Amino acid sequence: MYTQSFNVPDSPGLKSVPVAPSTENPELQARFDSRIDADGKIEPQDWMPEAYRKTLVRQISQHAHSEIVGMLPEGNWISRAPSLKRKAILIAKVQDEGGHGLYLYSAAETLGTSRDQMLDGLHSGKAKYSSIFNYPTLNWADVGVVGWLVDGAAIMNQIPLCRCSYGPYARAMIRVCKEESFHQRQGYEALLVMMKGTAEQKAMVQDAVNRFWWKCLAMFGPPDADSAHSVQAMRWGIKRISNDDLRQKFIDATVPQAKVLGVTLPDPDLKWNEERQHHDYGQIDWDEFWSTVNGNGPCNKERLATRVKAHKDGQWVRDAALAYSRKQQTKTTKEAA
Ligand code: BYC
Repeated sequence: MYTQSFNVPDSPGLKSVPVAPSTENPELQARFDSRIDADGKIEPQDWMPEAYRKTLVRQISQHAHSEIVGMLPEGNWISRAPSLKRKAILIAKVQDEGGHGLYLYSAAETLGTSRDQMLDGLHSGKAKYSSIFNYPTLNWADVGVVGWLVDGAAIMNQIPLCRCSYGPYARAMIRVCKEESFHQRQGYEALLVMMKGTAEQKAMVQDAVNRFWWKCLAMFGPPDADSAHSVQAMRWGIKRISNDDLRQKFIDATVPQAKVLGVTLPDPDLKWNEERQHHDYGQIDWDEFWSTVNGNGPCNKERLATRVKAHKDGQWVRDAALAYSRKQQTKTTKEAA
């Protein structure tokens, strides 16, 4: 298993991208660039180029949406968990994901974008969220596989974000990663138990792995050559390791775990390459990935409709909180007068 202590070097060439000349304010830009080059942190009150701010709002809000939408496929199993223990664990996990969404929305708000604006983006279908949550969780083994592989892929991607150049995002990620480590272990442990069970239970686990494996590899984003944002995001120290390098690390870490679990990963081309000291792997179906990202996956419409309904159903809570806050403000003003 990998945790906070999983230390990965930056991708080679991180600092080799030339600095784009500033059109905004050369002096402030130079100060910003030297802070980035020295691996320092940018804080909300600091000057930053608009493109840096925009990139962070895009990535952090997409990340927050992923956490919130990611509650749905697992939340769907809370009432059907096979024991009280599994139910309690799953409730805690889904609640953690909600908390991650809240830290991340708060981190994005420090960049001057309101939560309402971000939620509008999600509800109108303009903002993205992780492709993986547009696939259904068909049975209990899927819940274990989401913990093991989906949270596992998420941790692999998120540990380098603890060193992101934007302070509030980096700090939020430290807690998120600690909690995700628990999530991954609970998923793996649930699967270990099933793999000691009946032939049907073992077959369920294998079937779930077969359905989720390729989708988890796609979670890391398009190949580096097709990744629109990577070069600039790495130059700014937002991303530290490229999509392909993280994907490779995830595969290398997961192969031995699959062996211990007793499942096969559904890729005939998956094999150790002595020369590269990494596993070779087969072709990811990028057409399917883009179709899902662009709204045509099996559950996209259902996921969005559920989120929009939850937001509408919660309107009275927001109204009540605002009314209470206004009342308190009036009281304080009267007392001060
Ligand atoms: N799904 O230039 P690229 C979780 C988009 S939640 C959908 O490489 P970037 C969990 C990308 O947005 C896991 N879209 O982009 C929760 C861009 O489109 P736009 C979420 C994707 O940003 C509950 C376009 O493709 N984790 O762990 O440099 C339960 C070009 O891509 C995906 C995060 O969000 C995708 N998989 O790199 C359990 C981590 N991949 O914006 C678990 C933070 C790419 O131009 N985010 N796209 O329209 C990141 O690290 C980066 O944003 C990504 C993409 C690596 C995801």
